[in-house]
Amino acid sequence: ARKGLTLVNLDSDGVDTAFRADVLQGLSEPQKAIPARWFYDDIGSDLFEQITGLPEYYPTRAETEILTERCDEFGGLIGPGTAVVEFGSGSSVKTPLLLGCIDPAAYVPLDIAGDFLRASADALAAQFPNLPVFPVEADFMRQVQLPADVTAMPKLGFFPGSTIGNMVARTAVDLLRTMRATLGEGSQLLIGMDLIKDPKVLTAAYDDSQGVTARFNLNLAARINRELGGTIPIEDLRHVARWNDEFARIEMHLEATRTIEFVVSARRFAMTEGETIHTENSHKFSRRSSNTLLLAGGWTPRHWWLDRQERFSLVLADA
Ligand code: AVI
Repeated sequence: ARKGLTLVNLDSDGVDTAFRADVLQGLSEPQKAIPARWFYDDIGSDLFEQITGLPEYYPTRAETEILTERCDEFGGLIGPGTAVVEFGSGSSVKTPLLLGCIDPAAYVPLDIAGDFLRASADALAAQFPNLPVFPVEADFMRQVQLPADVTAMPKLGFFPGSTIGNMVARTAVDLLRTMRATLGEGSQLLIGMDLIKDPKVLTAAYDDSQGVTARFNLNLAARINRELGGTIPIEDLRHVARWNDEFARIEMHLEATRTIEFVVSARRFAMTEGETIHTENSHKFSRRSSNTLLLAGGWTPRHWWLDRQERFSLVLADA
């Protein structure tokens, strides 16, 4: 699945103006930082798919296990005739599992990237020939008008993968509130939230032995070079994944292994040896912290499920 979240505006040179603005602003800050959503060009989206299958990257397997093993419970708690609204293009494995557990009346995938949206909608429609599918091309960070066909149906929002963890709390709360506004009073939300655990397990998940996550992180610098006329010396950057205990999150950085200078969009930048560009946060939760976040976002948590090794949680909440 692709995680890009903004509408694309191109300038006269065909450059994504939001990407350039985020990169130039982020590289000008004392702690250089670039928003994680820019990982997901075609190469980055492909590398992310590879990450989900890595032995060290447990979240996808753990969440899939919960969806498989608790299928009957979901069926009991999520009524028949529900419209399932998925925030982000449906992942090839998780969405069919959920749809197979409940007796949905409609499936509404929301995504900013029209090509991914259509591909996942077509795949789902082929697997569930009797299920009406209403893809909506939209930025789900903003309130979305759902198709009139589903207005009268009870609604379940589905936001798997712990993507909520890639946002700082302020943004996560804004998104949860926006989801509530999109889905309406009386709706439900099924959301994946990764759990705090041994930092060794966490850092291994974000710094795998095959170096796929390193390639995923370094691709951001390569993308800047490709799309923004950058001269970043990729070979002088190193992938770093570290556990920030104070904020309960894995941080990914690109660290300069020597002092470097480079140009992006005709602007000059420098990094001293050891200086980093902060490229991602992946927040991890306890039961309490996930409840607090959901409550702040206008959702009351009702059910909490874990995989057998207690690494990952799925939460069902009411609006
Ligand atoms: C998409 N998101 C939930 C992933 C995560 O685990 O935070 C992105 C990722 N970054 C490195 N590995 C995976």
